[in-house]
Amino acid sequence: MSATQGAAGAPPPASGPLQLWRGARLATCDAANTRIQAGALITRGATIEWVGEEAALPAARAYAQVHDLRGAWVTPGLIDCHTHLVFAGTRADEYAQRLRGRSYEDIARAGGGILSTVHALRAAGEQQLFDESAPRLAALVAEGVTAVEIKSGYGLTLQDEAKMLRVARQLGRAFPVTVRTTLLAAHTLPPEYRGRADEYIDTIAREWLPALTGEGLVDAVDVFCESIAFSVAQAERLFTAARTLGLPMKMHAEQLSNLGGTLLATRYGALSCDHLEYAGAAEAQAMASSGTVAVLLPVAYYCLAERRKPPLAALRAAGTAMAVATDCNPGSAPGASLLTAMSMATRLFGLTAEEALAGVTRHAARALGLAGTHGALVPGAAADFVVWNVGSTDELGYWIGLNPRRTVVRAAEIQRWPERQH
Ligand code: DI6
Ligand code: FE
Repeated sequence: MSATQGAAGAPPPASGPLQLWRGARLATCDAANTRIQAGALITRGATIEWVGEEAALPAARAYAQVHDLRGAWVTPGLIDCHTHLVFAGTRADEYAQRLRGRSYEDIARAGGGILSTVHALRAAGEQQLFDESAPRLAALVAEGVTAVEIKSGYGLTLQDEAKMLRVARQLGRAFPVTVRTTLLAAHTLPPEYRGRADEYIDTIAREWLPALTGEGLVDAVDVFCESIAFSVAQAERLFTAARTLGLPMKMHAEQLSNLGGTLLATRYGALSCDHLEYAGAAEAQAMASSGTVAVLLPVAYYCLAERRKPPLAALRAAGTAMAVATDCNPGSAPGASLLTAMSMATRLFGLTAEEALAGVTRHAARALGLAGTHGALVPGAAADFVVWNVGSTDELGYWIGLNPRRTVVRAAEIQRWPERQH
């Protein structure tokens, strides 16, 4: 790769100490998937200033620090672009029921499922919620995750949704990770609105969304579009409100059936459609045309023992960007390992190792509206990267239950384990 410096439309030059990171094998995860065997990075303050062959480094400069990475592979910080990691309690009892053959939908229709977590979350104070959620975020961060999306959706009152989102923001201050929050008040119908789903959606659209956005708690809006949740028409009412506020949109779409949610979301230019087991060629094409990322969630597929897989061939043929995320939640995806999600995305869904890596870096950044600043080692991006103890990047998503992370660098600062995390 030829060295690139700055770019048209790049953010203003960063300030702060200049550091050189040399002796790196770079998987830049840029659009061309550039690999550099003898590479180097220059960071200024918290930003990457220069990336290229070490042999092409600009003439010696006054570096505050020089780090020799001794030939290790370096990737951008990983991005988990779909989680519900703020919650209280567990649903291990429901998992045990599912092992005996009861379906996820059955449990949900009987008042369990998401609603059991809603009861637990409403009863939990903010500190308890933080304490229960922190180990999940710590597990992700330990694997090299430097940006994470956290959804609300277990409060389902204005106060309890706000509580979840505040805890998400607080986690972002306590851990070396960028947190993007998503309002998922339209996750399921709360009991107090039984029989009044349209009214519930209108309350979110007219009252909660503007109020929570005004408090700086919302980066995007999501809706679970499904027969056990909300219809396409209801999702559209929410999206109209989001558009008015200038908020980006996401959708839990075609997870358990095909309702047509993806086609609506793409008409609204949604950042992502997530799950997609019941999507087909029309959805893949629509996502490619609107630049909507297909977020694949293989841990939920695995834990729900789903049979139907996302339409990988159609997504590839259409050229749809595919991301991979944990979906960390107590019901369908009780786990906090993005590397395991990569393994499942390759083995269960058939992604290549390269697709899985792009899915937790460049494409995941796009799914969060962070393209250009995250998910690739390019000038102008955040200096968030991971140094790995691997012989090749094929080892990411290969090991199961083994973490080959050597060092995480966030905002150009080396993170120390375990002292910083607990
Ligand atoms: N789909 C999912 O897989 C999660 N939410 C959603 O809309 C599950 C959330 C849960 O069961 O608690
Ligand atoms: Fe989800």
